[in-house]
Amino acid sequence: MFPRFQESGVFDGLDAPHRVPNHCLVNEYLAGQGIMPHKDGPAYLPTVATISLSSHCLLEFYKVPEEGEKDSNEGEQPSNSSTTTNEKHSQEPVFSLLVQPRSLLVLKEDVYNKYMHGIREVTLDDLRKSNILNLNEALPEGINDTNALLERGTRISLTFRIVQKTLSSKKIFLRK
Ligand SMILES: O=C(O)CCC(=O)C(=O)O
Repeated sequence: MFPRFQESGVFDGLDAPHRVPNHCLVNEYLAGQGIMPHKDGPAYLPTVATISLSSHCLLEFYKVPEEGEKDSNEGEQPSNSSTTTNEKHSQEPVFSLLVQPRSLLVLKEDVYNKYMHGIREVTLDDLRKSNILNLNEALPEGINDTNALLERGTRISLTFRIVQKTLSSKKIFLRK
């Protein structure tokens, strides 16, 4: 299964017996829907591969202060910034990626471990405002500095991960 993940080496270097994902999460975002900043957490090995379909999105990355490091925004978290891990993070994103439909995005290492990621709940993305690291490569045709507003449509994402511990159906049965 998933020979192209194996061929491309996306999941190489992880402490896993097979170099292929065993978990896929499908999300649908209507225009204006997003996801709060979060880390994916310890249930997964620290590489995640996401295929995007239908619409672009702007994936924003927030710094999580490391142990002993003072967060420059400490005490200024907006009330709607709670995260799935309850960790504090920078109030504004440090950088973003323009995620195009039909793209495969792989997050690993520091980006996976040290940053939270989230998608704002907006219908228009202003490409002039964010520090978009891949803007030159990902800029759609016809979009330039003067018309840099990208309208979102419905986006489907397929997020592939390796879950470390799974229960066999037999074990699930025995636990009941
Ligand atoms: O839809 C995406 O690209 C991000 C999904 C995500 O961060 C998640 O499901 O945890």
